[in-house]
Amino acid sequence: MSRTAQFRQLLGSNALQIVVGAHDALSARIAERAGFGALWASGLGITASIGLRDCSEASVTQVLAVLEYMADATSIPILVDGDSGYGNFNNVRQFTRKLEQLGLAAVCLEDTAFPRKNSFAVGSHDLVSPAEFCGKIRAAKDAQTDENFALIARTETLVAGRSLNECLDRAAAYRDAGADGILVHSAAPDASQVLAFARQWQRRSPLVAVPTTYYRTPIAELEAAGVSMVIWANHLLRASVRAMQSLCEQIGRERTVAAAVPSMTSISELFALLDYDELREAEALYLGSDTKSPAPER
Ligand code: SPV
Ligand code: MG
Repeated sequence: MSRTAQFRQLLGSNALQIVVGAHDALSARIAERAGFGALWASGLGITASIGLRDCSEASVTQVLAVLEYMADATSIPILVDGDSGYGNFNNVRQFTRKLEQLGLAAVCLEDTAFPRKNSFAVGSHDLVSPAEFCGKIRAAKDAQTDENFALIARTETLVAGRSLNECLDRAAAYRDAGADGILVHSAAPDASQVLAFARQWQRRSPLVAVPTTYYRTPIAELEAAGVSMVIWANHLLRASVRAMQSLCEQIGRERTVAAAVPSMTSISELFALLDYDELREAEALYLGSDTKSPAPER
């Protein structure tokens, strides 16, 4: 089954799906090997890993380069955090076509104005009008060539401090414009806003939540309210940052890695993650035997 079809199946599933955020090819490969059915290509994660802020600092080509590595390194579907689409409807449709060409399975576009800010960054969060955002959704849906390529419309209405009613109105308009699912984001420390939205949304389309701030809410509670997909968006990145910081501190203190190595991934585990064995097998197949073990020079 194609990756786009696999993602469609997950999105339409009756059981709540857990999706993990990755930020580069290696983290994507790790999440795939752990058995997840789909990945979130996190804007926060990708920009952080190239040393930029998640505030429209990275260009579309910089992000596409990372997405291409991620798609090439995995075979499960990837839902791309497309931010506000890197411009207007025209940039959105170019972006959509490019994602399809590179093997990404779905895109999530949000109704923020350019330049955007990460939802948890201090400062104002400006939205575009529902009409403008619906135009972007329609442009993306018209641009896709694979009918299974999915578009998730993300509304930042609650992050922007606006009302639940506006959030519901926007979500309904986005669904009517052709969105295959709705992502309702919230920066609140508890899930009350998202649960209230979910209960009123009444499963009118697949509903995605990103519980970065309300991570303590039981998954069963989100599911019972009508959330169908949960994204743990930035936790692989955050866990790896802490691990690297701790190791740096330890090396600074002890001047040696002796005590740290046993708890690390071994070089051979790293090789296994990157399929070094496949290369050995391919060498046996394709390298001529005369070139395999050249006679030592005298
Ligand atoms: C991202 O991973 O870039 C997201 C999710 O958009 S969050 O950072 O939690 O807003
Ligand atoms: Mg993002």
